[in-house]
Parts: sequence; structure tokens; C-alpha cells
Amino acid sequence: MAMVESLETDTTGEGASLTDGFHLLIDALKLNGVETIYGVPGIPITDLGRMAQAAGIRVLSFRHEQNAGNAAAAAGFLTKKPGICLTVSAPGFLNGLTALAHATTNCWPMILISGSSEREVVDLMQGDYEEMDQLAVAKPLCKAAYRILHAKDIGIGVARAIRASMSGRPGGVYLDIPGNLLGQVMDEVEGQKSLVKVIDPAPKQVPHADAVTRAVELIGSAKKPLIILGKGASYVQADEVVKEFVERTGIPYLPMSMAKGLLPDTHDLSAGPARSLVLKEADVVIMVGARLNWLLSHGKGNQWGIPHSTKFVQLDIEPKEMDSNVQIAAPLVGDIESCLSAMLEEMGHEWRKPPEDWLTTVREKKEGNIARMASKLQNNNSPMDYNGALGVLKRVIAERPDAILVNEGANTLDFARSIIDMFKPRKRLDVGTWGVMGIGMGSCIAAAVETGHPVLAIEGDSAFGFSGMEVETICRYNLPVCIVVFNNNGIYRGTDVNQSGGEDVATTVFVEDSRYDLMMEAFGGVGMHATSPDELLQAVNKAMDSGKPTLINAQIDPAAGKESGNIGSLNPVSVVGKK
Ligand code: ADP
Ligand code: TZD
Ligand code: MG
Repeated sequence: MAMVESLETDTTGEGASLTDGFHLLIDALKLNGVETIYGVPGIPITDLGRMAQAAGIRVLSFRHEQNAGNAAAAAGFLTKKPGICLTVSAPGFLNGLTALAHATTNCWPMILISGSSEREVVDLMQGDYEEMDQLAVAKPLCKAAYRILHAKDIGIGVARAIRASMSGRPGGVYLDIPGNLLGQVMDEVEGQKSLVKVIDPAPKQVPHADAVTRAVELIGSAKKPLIILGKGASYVQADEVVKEFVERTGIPYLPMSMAKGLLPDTHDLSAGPARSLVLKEADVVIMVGARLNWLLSHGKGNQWGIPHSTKFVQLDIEPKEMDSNVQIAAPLVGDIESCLSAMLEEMGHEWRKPPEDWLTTVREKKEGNIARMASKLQNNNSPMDYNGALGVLKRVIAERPDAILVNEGANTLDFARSIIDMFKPRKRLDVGTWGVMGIGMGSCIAAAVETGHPVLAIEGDSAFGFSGMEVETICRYNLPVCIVVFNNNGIYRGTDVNQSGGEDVATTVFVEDSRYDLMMEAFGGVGMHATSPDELLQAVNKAMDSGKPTLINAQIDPAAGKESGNIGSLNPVSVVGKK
């Protein structure tokens, strides 16, 4: 803290007060509304974290940068403002970089700020403490990467990072802060003048009238229209317009995983429980903030995918997204709110609903599937299967619609996504576009901190392990997080055997009957163990009522899951068979 003290001393002898890089960086972030920083301290940014905390920013210290980064990424999705992650040089930077790439892949705004070594040493590769050319490494993995070399450029550097992360298609930005920048001194008045508040960081982008007419005409010609809502539609916080578009057109909609709850999953027009049918049968699909990537079988037919005859309307802010996998018959480039409003305007209030036989087909399929599932979800088997355990957690969320659901794993993810209805927008955080394990605890922490709402995490035992040490962080900040570990002794299943007959267990198998609940107890949180759906329900309700950090070890039948959950078909197959 020596720097702060020296600032109080007049070093010029002319009565001018001074500021420095530390304070300018903090002031620049505060000026742009940054309230929270997620990170791990160390050289050269320890004092930066301390001073940010002293300046009223909430600085949350993690046990590993990847989890801090995942928290920042989730914060970006939840708040529509860049989540900030602060790390040390080289290894800390690399640990945070995975999360920055994850945020970029998911189109979420995030800024990774990492301390770095001096350019003179890095560029001559002289072997500094944690030396790395971080800017060069970050560039190909995020939306934009900048380095600030002079204190007078901190204002513009932070402004560029914020605008780059939020404008157009949002994404991750890397900001490189060489250690000696923080200590650079400049006149305080000049310093304050150099700060930049970003005006209108995500400008509206209104689609062209011709494109709107083209889209509305195509929708008007459809006999079996379908809307697909993606997490871009959740992100934009245009919930009322999305609802109005669905309800005024009367078109059935399919929510992608993190768009669940944008309209309640129990909505009359939700086609979630008839997913395979609507994807196979729809003749015109309106994509709203969703991409035709692997999650929608690239918009091309396979046994449960989309047939070649389907025509697409696509609303996206990123022009290059159009025709990425198949032809888009009616591309609508602009922000979702402007696009939907323009279409509603063009459609008028007397827009005709889709043909009744299509609506009936969807409704009947949906009701049949819901009825078929209902009895399975009520089983009280011990050990639990996925249906029994998730059946009770479905009730928990229905009774607590404000709670945020964090979800990762393979079977644990796929079953939870389809079984648990969501009722409000931006209440589901999961593995996103990459299907990445390890987002769990970072997402829990960001959800609790950014929204103040309780969090329920449903975690595969493998998935939990990627970020499990952050239970200490959750206890330290006393966050209202209830983690349920679906413990089936391994990845996908706990029953695999080592084909060699050797002593090592199979590659997907963990220690049998582990007690993850004891990890939470180690840090002063509450640990519980549940062997049946009834016990699980009681334990979760108790945890959610108490608001205390809790981990429930839910014993799942090790044989209940299947390889890779619902995406086993993506595994390559050996032509000579398994040995
Ligand atoms: P999902 O995985 O749910 O299908 P994706 O992440 O694939 O969703 O798609 C989100 C899309 O939303 C991205 O193509 C992104 O460009 C788009 N998007 C993000 N913000 C906006 C916005 N303000 N207006 C329009 N599209 C947006
Ligand atoms: N590493 C990373 C970063 N992401 C991944 N997706 C994987 C590895 C591979 N993987 C999956 O795709 S799911 C999964 C792994 C390791 C764990 C599945 O086991 P689980 O869930 O215990 O979390 P279930 O319920 O046992 O299927
Ligand atoms: Mg498992």
C-alpha cells in the first residue's frame, strides 16, 4: 500500500496532486459501472485487488483462475455487462484464458485483465518471473486483445475493452496490464480527464425494411412454423418483446437450454416436450438468438434432426452467422429487440395463427410425452435413478421459480435439462456451446453475487470435481448455494471395468461411495447425504430454506446412466471394435 501513501505527498513541490496506474484503472472501471471483480491475487496485481476493494468494488478471490473466469463469463450472461476477471501473469493468465475463450464461444461479454512482465524483458525472452507474451497468446482465442503501456492510455484502453466486449456479437476481451504501468504516476487532474465513459456500448441495430418484409412473408407462407429461442434471446433482456412475438404469432417455440424460462416452460406454445417432432416436421424455422451449430445438428437432417426442405428465418446481430451451415432464406441482421419489434409492426395485430392441425399435432405429441414421463418421475427408488432424483428437484424449482439452476455433467445435464421446467428468464446456467465441464462453482458464485437469488446446482460427480475446491469460496462469502452432487461413482456410469484385467479401475470410474458432502463440512458449510428421492427432497428444501452453503451427496445408481448422456452418437467408433 506504499503507493497510496506516496500519493498524499506532494512530489512536485507545486501543490499538484498525483495519481497512478492502480488508481486510474480502478477509476476507469468504476466510471463504467464495474461493481464486481472475480480473480486470484498475486504479483503484480495483489495491490490492485486490495485497492479496488478499498474503493468499493466487490473483489471476490477464488481458488483457481478458471473458476473466477467462469464466474465472470456467467456474470456477463446474467447482467449484459462484461464480467471482469483479474489474474496474475503467465500461469494465472492461462488459467483464466479457458474461461475467456468459453465466454467468447458463447457470445457473452467478459474482460480478462492480467498482470504481465515488462515488454523489454518479454520481447528479449530474458526469463522474467512468470514471463509470457500474453497478448499474442490471447489474440486468437478471444474477440479482441489490447495492451496498455502508458498511464494516460488507461481510460481509452478500458473503454475499448468494454465496447469490444458488448457491441455487436458480445465476446471475451483480453486486457494486458504490464506491472510497471500500475506504478506509473501522472497529474491527478490530467488523469481524471483521460478517463472515458463508454456511451451506448451496445448500440441498437435496426434491420432493413426489405429484410423484415422478406421474413414476414416467409413466415406467412408457413404451414408448420416453429420458433427456436436461443441463449442470445435470453441474454438481450428483451423478455416482453419475445413473449409478445410468440403469443401474437401463436407459433410453437422450442427453447434451447439456456433460453428455458424465457417464457415459462409450461407455456401453451412451448414445444420443448415435442422436440424431435417439431424439428423434423417444421417447414419454416425462425431462429431467434440461436445458432445452427452441433446443438441443432447443423440445421441438416440426421435421424432426429432437421430435414433439408426446412426454410430458415434467422435473427442475429452477427451478419457472418447467416449461411454458416445451411442457406438462410430470410436473414434478419440486427439486434433481437429491433428485429422482433419490426416484424410485429409489419405483421399488425390481425396476424393469422398457424394452421390448427399443426398446433394440434404439436400439442398431442407434447401431452403424450409429458404424461409418459410423469409416472417415471415419481419413483422413490433407492439407489436413485436420474428420473426419481430429478423428479423431486423439478418440484423444488417449480416451488422456487426465482432460484437459479446451475447444471453440468453428462447424464446429469441431459436429463435435468429436459425434466426440470424453468419459469423465469436467465435462471438456467449450464455448460453452454462447448459442453464444457467445470463451469459449476464459478456459475454458482456469479449467480448468487450478481442476482442475490438462491442457487441450486445439479452436478455430476465428475463435473463437480473440475471446480469443487471453490466450495471454500462459497463458504467464505457465505453464499446461498445448495449443491447436489449426483454421485454415480464416475463419468457416465460407475460400472465400467478395465478391459486389461489389471489393477487400475476403468478410465471412467471413481472411488466408490465417496462422500462429497464432507468437503463442504470441512469449510463450515452443511453436508448432507441422500439415498432416496424423499430424502433428497427434504434435504434440498432444508438447504434452500436456510440459505446456508450446502452440499448434498445424492447417491445415484452407478448403472443408471449411459455413455455421454444424450450425445453418445458423437463418439468416434473404432473400425476394428473395442479390444
Ligand atoms: P444457443 O446455444 O442457445 O442456440 P447460441 O449461443 O448458439 O445460442 O446463439 C446466440 C446468438 O445470439 C449468437 O449468434 C449471437 O450473435 C446472437 N446475439 C447475441 N446478442 C444479440 C443481440 N443483441 N441481437 C441479436 N443477436 C444477438
Ligand atoms: N473436459 C472438459 C473440460 N469438458 C468435457 N466436456 C469433458 C472433459 C468430457 N466430459 C463430458 O463431456 S461429460 C463429463 C466429461 C468428463 C463428465 C460426465 O460425468 P458426470 O455426469 O459424473 O459429471 P454423469 O451423470 O455421471 O453422466
Ligand atoms: Mg457421474
